[in-house]
Amino acid sequence: MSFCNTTCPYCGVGCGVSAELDQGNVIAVMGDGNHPANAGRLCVKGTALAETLGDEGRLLHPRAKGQTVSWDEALDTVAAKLRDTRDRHGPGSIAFYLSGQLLTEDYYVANKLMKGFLGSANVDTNSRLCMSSAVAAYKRAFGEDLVPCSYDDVESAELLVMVGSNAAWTHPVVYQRIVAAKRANPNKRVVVVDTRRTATCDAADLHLQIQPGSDAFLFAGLLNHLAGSRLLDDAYIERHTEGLEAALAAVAGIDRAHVLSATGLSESVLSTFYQWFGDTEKTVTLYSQGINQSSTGTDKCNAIINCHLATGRIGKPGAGPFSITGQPNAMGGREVGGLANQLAAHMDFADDEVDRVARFWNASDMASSPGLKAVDMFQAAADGKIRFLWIMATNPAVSLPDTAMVKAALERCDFVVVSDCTEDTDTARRADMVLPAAGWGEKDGTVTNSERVISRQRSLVAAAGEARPDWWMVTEVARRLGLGAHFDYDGPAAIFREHAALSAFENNGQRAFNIGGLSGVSDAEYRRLAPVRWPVAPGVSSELLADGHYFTRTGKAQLVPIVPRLPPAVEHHALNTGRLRDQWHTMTRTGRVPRLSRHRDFFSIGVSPADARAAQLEEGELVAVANTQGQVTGLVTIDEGLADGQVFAPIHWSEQFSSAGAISALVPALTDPHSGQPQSKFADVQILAVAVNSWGRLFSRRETRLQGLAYWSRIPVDGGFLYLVADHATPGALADQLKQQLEIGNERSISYLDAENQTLRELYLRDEQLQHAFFLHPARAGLPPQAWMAALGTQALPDKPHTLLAGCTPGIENAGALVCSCWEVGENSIRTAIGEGADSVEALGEKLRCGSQCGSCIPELRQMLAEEKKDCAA
Ligand SMILES: Nc1nc2c(c(=O)[nH]1)N[C@H]1C(S)=C(S)[C@@H](COP(=O)(O)OP(=O)(O)OC[C@H]3O[C@@H](n4cnc5c(=O)[nH]c(N)nc54)[C@H](O)[C@@H]3O)O[C@H]1N2
Ligand SMILES: Nc1nc2c(c(=O)[nH]1)N[C@H]1C(S)=C(S)[C@@H](COP(=O)(O)OP(=O)(O)OC[C@H]3O[C@@H](n4cnc5c(=O)[nH]c(N)nc54)[C@H](O)[C@@H]3O)O[C@H]1N2
Ligand code: SF4
Ligand SMILES: [Mo]
Repeated sequence: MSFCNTTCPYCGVGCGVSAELDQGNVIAVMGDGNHPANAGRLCVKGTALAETLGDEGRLLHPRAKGQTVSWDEALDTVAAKLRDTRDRHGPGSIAFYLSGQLLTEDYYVANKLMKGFLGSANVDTNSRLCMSSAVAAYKRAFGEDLVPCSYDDVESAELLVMVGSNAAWTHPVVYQRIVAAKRANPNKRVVVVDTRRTATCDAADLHLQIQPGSDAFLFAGLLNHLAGSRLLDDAYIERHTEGLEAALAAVAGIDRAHVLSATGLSESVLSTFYQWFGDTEKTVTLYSQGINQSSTGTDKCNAIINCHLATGRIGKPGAGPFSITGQPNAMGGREVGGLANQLAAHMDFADDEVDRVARFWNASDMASSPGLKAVDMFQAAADGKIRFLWIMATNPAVSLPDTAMVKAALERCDFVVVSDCTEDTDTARRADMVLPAAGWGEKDGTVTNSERVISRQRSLVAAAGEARPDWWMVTEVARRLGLGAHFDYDGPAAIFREHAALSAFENNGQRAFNIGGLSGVSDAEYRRLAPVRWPVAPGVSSELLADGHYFTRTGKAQLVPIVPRLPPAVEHHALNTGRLRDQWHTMTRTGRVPRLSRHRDFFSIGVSPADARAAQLEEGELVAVANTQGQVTGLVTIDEGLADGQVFAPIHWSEQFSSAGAISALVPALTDPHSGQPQSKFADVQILAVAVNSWGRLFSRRETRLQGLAYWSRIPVDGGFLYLVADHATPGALADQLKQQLEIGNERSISYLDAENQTLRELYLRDEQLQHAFFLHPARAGLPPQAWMAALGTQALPDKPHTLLAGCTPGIENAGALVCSCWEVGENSIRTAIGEGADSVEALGEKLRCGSQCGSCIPELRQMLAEEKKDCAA
């Protein structure tokens, strides 16, 4: 038995993980007590990491159009297609689409190959969809993309303003640090600005439930208010900034009345917020996708940054504008230049920068101007201009807006390469060549988290099948293009050293990103590298901006004049999209873990109570949201946290897991003019009730993409999969369809048909094992309990198998939705315990253990306690 430290591959908090290994297997993971990000804590996704390892669902061999090929054949083909396309159609016809889930070393070599040796800057990344507006705004204000805050600042701030962030679910460990800091300091205040009431509001002293897209009015009005109340820091402004006058002139017309009408807030809520902000020196504004994912996202970020610059609340402990990053290595991607409008190591495309990087790389064909940003890249492929596309570690057929356009692009492109660790993603199935990538626990390299801490992801186990690291694939292709001498690395340490050396090359204090101090690490030192915060260079302070020096031409920060704009008024309902607590993006990994699929099980769409009444929608029935781009059907979730007129859909589902496919199908490909980031949080949709003639629950050992049904959605359970289906066909006709799609053939069947009630139940057995079970009925209420169905995969077959047709077995408790995923405690057990007198989170923890590990479910526990109290009072 041994332990190895590594880093969690999910969110940008970047928690240190300590893995326990036994005979080449990871048998347990726990938080690394010495990591600065988490000091031993993990959230439920982190604690379930060991359950995502293994070969199931993995892509194990290179495949060309579905046929397994050798690595040599695969790499030869990729290199030949790349060379050929470039020769015939020019460097503008080739592109790489990368990901914040690559390691820095993977990112570095892909960027270097394209920009230094293939003459194109068509290298972009899914980070474009994530934090490119934050990057553009930092660059406008500071002259460089630098995040001036740390998690310590979030803790020590006396006022924390969380804007468009549901950190309780999306950055859970930082959120737990906030909750603990609040407990320790009763003067600390938290304000949440979100169009929804979310779990994050549990820690909030004030929730500003604003109208969608109205944030810039809030912060423009704040700047105006601060100036009018003489609350600006004149000395700081004078010494360290430029542009105040223009910034103030731009917001001069944004008075209270204006802000109130744009945001829909009440006077008292707005006044309280402005007063708290005005009064509190130690203020951090933490922002995320509710700000970035907007067609005016860059301006929104600068509206926030302006307020910090004008009050001098930056570069000091407990103060600053903090864009928290989403992916584990979004920051590393920014450092290597993984965005099409950056070159490398925080250098762009100015002549001297192109020249400097070209000399450092000894480049043979250097790109000299920016390439296409994600949405434009796929549009160019759809238009036939990009003909070779290599997609690494991202699933654009699900995550980019206007997925119909993306699919058309994948179709039209002459040659699409996808490297991924999972086999059957919506993108991989449209590729000409798929390459099996080493995933978390197998790959080896570095990542940088939201607070600029570089940590090691270490390889713990042998790669599945023939999977190889991404950097290896890129360098092997480079070698086949005759560029071997430039890509001759014997491992990630060698790549890291070169990346570190480039950051220091002719830097002379001009670029904040400098990790030159690490350019000489030996392989052994790299192996042991402890988490370290950049900059790391001799004579350079790691406290960025503490001296008030910025990286603009004049050395001063720039206030940017912001004229706030609202999104166009919606004709119907405003669609908001975002994340759930226990799932990661397109579910290629978390979607395989039964306990992570029980907090929110099947694809659902949230509507407000009043909208549900108006459209006569009942909880758990079907609803569709539709616009000119398409239609998506889900189960109704009535969500009291939603304002009327707004609907919410999670981003996690794809064609792989439900009939709905990706919600991004309905999101228009509308982008911010500065950053190119799409407006993924906002679309105009109609809501429509969907009537069906049958509902069904299926248990099956088989994982299938069902086709042609009004609705289906699938979760993994121990021993198989549970499907919920609904369709216009009658139960009998539906059963026939399902039998065909699940390829049920010579299994022994036992069935029960109640023709009058149209109840149909069928069991299929082979080798004394249950293979499939169908329970179909015209109404959803007529289906057996889910908990009972979910246990079918592990239960021994009863002596009289037909007894299963009853659809229940006494003694199996229906625990309800899994609220605490750590200890697997369900909603029904919690409600029972509350009924029996458990009247606090602590009491529930003592009785059921829920909420006592990662703490992510505490907001929900508290809400249930409040609901039960309300019920008692009523
Ligand atoms: N569990 C889980 N955690 C994750 C991820 C995951 O997939 N699952 N992904 C990671 C990644 S890559 C990212 S980028 C982060 C994202 O982390 P977050 O940004 O916190 O997550 P989202 O749910 O996308 O959106 C945040 C909030 O923005 C709100 N919002 C929508 N429109 C507006 C608006 O106009 N104004 C304001 N103020 N708010 C608005 C939404 O209601 C939502 O609550 O999460 C990371 N962490
Ligand atoms: N409507 C809407 N759309 C959104 C968002 C939203 O809020 N609303 N959020 C956007 C944001 S912030 C983000 S970050 C994106 C995320 O969207 P995606 O990046 O498309 O989502 P993932 O599921 O994380 O895709 C990562 C893929 O890489 C694979 N993978 C994992 N590790 C490795 C590896 O080491 N190597 C290789 N080669 N493959 C690997 C995984 O199996 C998976 O298929 O979605 C964006 N899209
Ligand atoms: S908070 Fe983020 S980095 Fe930490 S364990 Fe959870 S998902 Fe992983
Ligand atoms: Mo993201």
